[in-house]
Amino acid sequence: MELATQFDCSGTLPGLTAGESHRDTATVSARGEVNGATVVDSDVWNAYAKSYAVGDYTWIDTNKNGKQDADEPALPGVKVELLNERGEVVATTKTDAKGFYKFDLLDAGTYQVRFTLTEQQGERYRFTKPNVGDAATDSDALTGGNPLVGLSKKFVLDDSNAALTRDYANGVDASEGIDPTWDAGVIELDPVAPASSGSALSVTGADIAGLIAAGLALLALGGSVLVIRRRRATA
Ligand SMILES: [Ca+2]
Ligand SMILES: [Ca+2]
Ligand SMILES: [Ca+2]
Repeated sequence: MELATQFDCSGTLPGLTAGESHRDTATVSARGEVNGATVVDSDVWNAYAKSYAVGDYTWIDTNKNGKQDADEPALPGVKVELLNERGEVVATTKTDAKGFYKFDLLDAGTYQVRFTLTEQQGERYRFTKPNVGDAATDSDALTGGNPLVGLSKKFVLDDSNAALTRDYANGVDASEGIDPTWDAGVIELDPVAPASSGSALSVTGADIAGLIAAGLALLALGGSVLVIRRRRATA
């Protein structure tokens, strides 16, 4: 080797799982070609396993357009499960008071998230229409047989994921950041119509004319009452 030559070396730590790090000292020894002396150099060697996170939000889609708009409130307390590529549940959480959830320090892999409304939420809400517009502001809950359960499509957490960010207001421990685009919106169910006891109501043109005439008569009556009161007050 030439004098002052640089070289790289790498090591593998098979026991390291997502989020774990390892600190060691790597020592290189070499023998001088000219004088035969041994030189030794030690350097600190840091290793870590890349980790990833996913999140992050459930909200009430007040205007029912399928998008997160600035003035729309969070929906707290939604159960969220993380599924691996075989569809097995590997973690469970709930959205917090501000509607946020997060699965942190995950290995690279293929995942899905499953949102489940509580029974109480289910009496009032249904999932809004999914995949409208930008991935950052849409809803990802796809419903099947059970309207209270919304499942995202499969997504990959690895270095190919362009949504990963470390610039995240709620904090993230994963070395490669969080993909915060996996959200679920709900819309309020229409109020149940009260049971009708008679025939369906219909208002015809003639009825409307009659109502207007009655309204005018009432106005005229109100006017005359005022007149009478005034007269009494001035008398
Ligand atoms: Ca909206
Ligand atoms: Ca999304
Ligand atoms: Ca989000």
